Amino acid sequence: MASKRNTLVLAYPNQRWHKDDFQTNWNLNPSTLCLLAAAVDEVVDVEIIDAQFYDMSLDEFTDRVQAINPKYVGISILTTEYKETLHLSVAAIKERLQDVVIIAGGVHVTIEHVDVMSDPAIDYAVIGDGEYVLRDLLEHLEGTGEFPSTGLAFRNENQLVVQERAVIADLDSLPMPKYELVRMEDYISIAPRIGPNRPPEMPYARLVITRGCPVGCSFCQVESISGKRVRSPSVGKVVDELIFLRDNYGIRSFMIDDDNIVIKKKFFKELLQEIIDRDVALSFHIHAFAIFSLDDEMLDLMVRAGCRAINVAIESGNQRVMDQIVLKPINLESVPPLIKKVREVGLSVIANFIIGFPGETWAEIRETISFAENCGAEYSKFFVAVPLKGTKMWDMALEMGTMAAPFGAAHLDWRFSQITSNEWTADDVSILRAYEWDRVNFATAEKRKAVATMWGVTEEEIQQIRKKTRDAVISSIVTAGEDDGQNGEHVPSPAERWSDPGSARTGEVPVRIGVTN
Ligand code: B12
Repeated sequence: MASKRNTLVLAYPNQRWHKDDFQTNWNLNPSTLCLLAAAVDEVVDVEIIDAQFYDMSLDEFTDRVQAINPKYVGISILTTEYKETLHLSVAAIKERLQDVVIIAGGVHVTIEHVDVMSDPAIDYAVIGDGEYVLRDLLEHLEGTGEFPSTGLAFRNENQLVVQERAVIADLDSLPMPKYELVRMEDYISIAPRIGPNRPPEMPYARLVITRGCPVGCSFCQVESISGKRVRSPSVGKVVDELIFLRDNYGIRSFMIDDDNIVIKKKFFKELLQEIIDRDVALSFHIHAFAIFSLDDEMLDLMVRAGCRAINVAIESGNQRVMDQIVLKPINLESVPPLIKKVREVGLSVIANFIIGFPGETWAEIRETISFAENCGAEYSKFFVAVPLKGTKMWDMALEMGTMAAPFGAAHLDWRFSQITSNEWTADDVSILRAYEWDRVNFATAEKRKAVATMWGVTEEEIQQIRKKTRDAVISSIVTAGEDDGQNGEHVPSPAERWSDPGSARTGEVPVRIGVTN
């Protein structure tokens, strides 16, 4: 009989424990947890609990962890916006299982490990690529290996020790994610959200293929998370995984979630060629496509490989803002002809924009909106600029004194600006975003029909989503923190409302409609 091994639970907490909000909650890719599980396969048994996807209450989640009775629990947190769910889950677990070792990881932990470790219930914070750090740490804790020398924040006699960020140079060395640890049939058959980024065909899978980006846009944290050097696996490994997902789970499409897969043009073209040569026969979308890297050969390969749509992140419609604030190498004049070219070969184009940068004028914000209307994209997303720790925009906002104080991670919400200027307030930008998104994308019957088709929803559903979006910004901004004016009752601010753990839990997979970006 096999000897009994200790168990590690890997988990995503439920974002709704912090704020139950149709606009900001996202289901996460189980492959991150499946990959971590594969990396530690030889050391411990692993179970995965995805409280987000299955909309579990904190109690249900804790019951499941307790029933497994693991020695180790690893919690993954993608964004700083939902950091509270890390601390909520850890507190709940430690109340029932005092001796469990808690290991935190993910993008939020990589950036804010000092803040994370201020929670005494967390034993280790993993900084950067987690696969080998977790394996080595567990081997050490199991008494069979050395303590890792990179990628950890931990306490030593009450002093916090912070090691260098872990970087895996050879992505080919990583194992195939252990997809069998989750019910893949659930994940591949439910779109993360109904909206512009829905997969081209169901069932589908999401992939992050490369790590790192050299461009250094001012608002982006990627340099601090994965570094400037782009690391890619071999194209054969990527296509092996696609074929595995197709043959074992029946996926018909996939989405590429990379920060910037097209920046390494040679790799990207070779990947497309491999997809064609091995007859993968899946359609796909690219979530972040750096339009300035596009050339004719690439576009031709994209079409032949099955690409159906791209998201191009243009960010600003004003060249000064692009060059001096966004710091992205885009010549705005080149954008409309490139978008036209992509659409002419039959691909959809969605464009992303950001408004309300530190130092941006009201006229420049207006130019971005006008550019969005005229650039030729089928649909435009607008975000407000939110300075994140570890980015140039964070430093810019502090230096310019334009950050609304007190500023902190708790304010991270892409709908609500935290920047001020002599010309506009944070609220001006938040309100403008919601209303201009509404006007640019839905002003005519023709546009409404086109967007409904793109999103795969009815025009009535579109109307509901638009209303919810406008209502969310107005109720959050206009009434926040005020008395109700009638009987002196306090109207809760967004932060107060978000801390409400939310409505009754069903344990069912929730299908959500409600997308505003
Ligand atoms: C893919 C992606 C998404 C996808 C998620 C897809 C999905 N279904 O999971 C989508 C499109 C949904 C998305 C949405 C958003 N995203 Co996003 N996204 C990313 C992106 C590009 C890659 C993340 C990823 O999957 N990487 C691949 C995996 C393997 O890496 P990883 O998650 O970092 O995990 C590794 C380590 O962190 C560690 N690890 C992770 N978990 C654990 C757990 C344990 C126990 C251990 C030991 C280790 C460990 O090991 C892993 C393997 O090495 C990152 C940028 C980046 N490069 O990280 C932005 C990023 C995370 N996103 C960001 C943002 C802002 C958002 C949005 C708010 C955008 C918006 N405006 O709406 C939403 C909100 C999502 C939410 N509510 O959580 C910001 C986060 C900033 C912050 N600090 O909060 C980032 C950093 C991009 C940026 N501009 O700077 N995103």
